[in-house]
Amino acid sequence: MSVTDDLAGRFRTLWDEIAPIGRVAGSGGYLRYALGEHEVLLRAWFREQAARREMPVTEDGNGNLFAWWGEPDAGDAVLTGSHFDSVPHGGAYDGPLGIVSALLAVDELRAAGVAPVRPVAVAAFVEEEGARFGVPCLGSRLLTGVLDADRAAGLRDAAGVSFAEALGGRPTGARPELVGRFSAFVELHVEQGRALVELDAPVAVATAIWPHGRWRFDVTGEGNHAGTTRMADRRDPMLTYAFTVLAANKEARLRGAHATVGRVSVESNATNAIPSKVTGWLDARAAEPETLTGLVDAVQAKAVERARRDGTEVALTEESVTPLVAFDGGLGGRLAALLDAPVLSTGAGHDAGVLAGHLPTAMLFVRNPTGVSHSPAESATDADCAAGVTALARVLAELACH
Ligand code: HGY
Ligand code: MN
Ligand code: MN
Repeated sequence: MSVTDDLAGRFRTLWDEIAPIGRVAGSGGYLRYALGEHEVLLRAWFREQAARREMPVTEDGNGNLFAWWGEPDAGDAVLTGSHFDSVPHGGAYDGPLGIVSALLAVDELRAAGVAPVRPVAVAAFVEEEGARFGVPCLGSRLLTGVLDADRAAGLRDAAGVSFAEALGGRPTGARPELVGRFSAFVELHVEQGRALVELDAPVAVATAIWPHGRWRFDVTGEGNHAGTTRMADRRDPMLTYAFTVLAANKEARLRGAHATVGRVSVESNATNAIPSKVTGWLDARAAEPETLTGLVDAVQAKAVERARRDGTEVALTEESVTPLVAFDGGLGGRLAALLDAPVLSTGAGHDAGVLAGHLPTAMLFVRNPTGVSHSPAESATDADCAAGVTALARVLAELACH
């Protein structure tokens, strides 16, 4: 058996420990809501893995965990890791792959007798997907002060539980002295497209994350009887909603951008009643910030115009926006040269995109044969995951071990 096969086997053994946690029997996808029962099990698993490796775990008061190889207070630390939470019925790899790979990369370095001259920290960031409390990268935004602690504390999930309640107290918010202890962050992630399949390469280095954000549009009309209300007398918010979704798709296509409405809530949600209110969530992304702004402005204008015709009202609220992230040229370029890996940009958001505003940051992507993500069809082979671990170990050796 080759060394690589052996590493693929070690990857599979560790991966299988978490594979059943939060998996839904029917869809094969995962329900791993931040601080929910399954993510809490994964956090306990993380602590246990850290303890096995004699890596002390610290918390930052915002729900983020850090397992340290080396002295946590020493400074100049190299940060790696990712997140455990998933989108509803999401795949296995988005997030956990970065944490499992980081633990195995530490094992690889130790087995090779390599010791860090500066600490290595493995992070498990909380609520990266925003699937429970609505704001993505909630943990890294809090840690860096991009998001105000009071606003985060008051965010509520679908059951009305606040983030502060789920966390067990008000989040601490910005921790500049902790952020200042990190000299670099490298997040390994499953690729969320098919570029590496086309390039026939197992691992890539990221160059940039598209600017992206989430906007809620609330359309209000008049609830009424489906059988007795004449068509001409209706003020039906579902029509305004439907038109807005189509307009978002069209405006995005016209600009080479991406627009998605993947979540909707309807009041009263009855088959035989005209709704009184429809709320949709627009996820919009584009390569350039001005394209994104133009797209959202155009969708809003179309929604307002349609609301006028429908006798409804529409209000657009920005819930979160992440600006364009160009990963630190020096670090990304250095890692691409080190690994002799291709470079890719992405439309997906990551904690690395938030931290990039505060320290040199880079990402590694691992090939995904289906190219599908945020779905049970997301995948990666054990051999490619082993290649990811090897690449990350080389990166940590380069950044932390001499
Ligand atoms: O939504 C995103 O881009 C991500 O995968 N968190
Ligand atoms: Mn994701
Ligand atoms: Mn992710």
